Amino acid sequence: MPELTARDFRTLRFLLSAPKLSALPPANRPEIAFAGRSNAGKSSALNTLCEQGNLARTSKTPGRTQAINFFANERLRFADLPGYGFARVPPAIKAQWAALIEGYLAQRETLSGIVLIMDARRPLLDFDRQLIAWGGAYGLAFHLLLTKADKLSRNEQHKALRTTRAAVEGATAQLFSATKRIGVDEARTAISTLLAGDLEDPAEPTPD
Ligand SMILES: Nc1nc2c(ncn2[C@@H]2O[C@H](COP(=O)(O)OP(=O)(O)OP(=O)(O)O)[C@@H](O)[C@H]2O)c(=O)[nH]1
Ligand SMILES: [Mg+2]
Repeated sequence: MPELTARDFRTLRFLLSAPKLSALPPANRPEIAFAGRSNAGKSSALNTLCEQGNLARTSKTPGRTQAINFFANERLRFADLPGYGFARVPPAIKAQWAALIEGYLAQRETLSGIVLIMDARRPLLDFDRQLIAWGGAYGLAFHLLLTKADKLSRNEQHKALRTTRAAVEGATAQLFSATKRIGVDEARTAISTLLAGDLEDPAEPTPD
């Protein structure tokens, strides 16, 4: 089974930003979607996993990105879904996000799985659970990333992981920290597992 290597993460580049379903790139590479609440730490997690400081833009203004941002190399794609749950966003915009996210989950044939990123101090809030329910209805596999683990004591970390695993059957879960680089190898392996069977062999390295 071809597995992801560190190179697969390092070579991902911004592809395009899709504000609506009709703007999605052609579904011709296996894809992993990164989802989570606004400010959960999605962009930071992506950047840490890909060893690229500025791949996904981290923002002090939650709720600004309403599009799906795609990162790609020749083998795979990552889709950074719009952050949800930002309280000050008008209901009409929230409904638009929900339609975009649900439409994407429902129709994306090349979607291999979802990495759901949650603040380890507040995992499994309302929309997190709704997303898991939606994804489950479309037969999608989830890996749960409890990020900002550096903000918790060891005891609190283990408690968060235990309760999350107990609450969500059938999904894998782990602790993560973008700033302290906790759980990077574990997350890469989990993403590789989500993609298992969908990846093509890497192209033969070209001689210099
Ligand atoms: N301590 C700590 N802070 C983090 C970590 N990951 C992200 N942050 C901080 O959390 C804030 C939000 O991070 P982002 O990565 O921009 O969050 P996001 O989920 O992409 O946010 P939206 O794009 O608005 O949905 C930033 O101030 C980050 O520096 C982490 O692992 N540890
Ligand atoms: Mg972001």
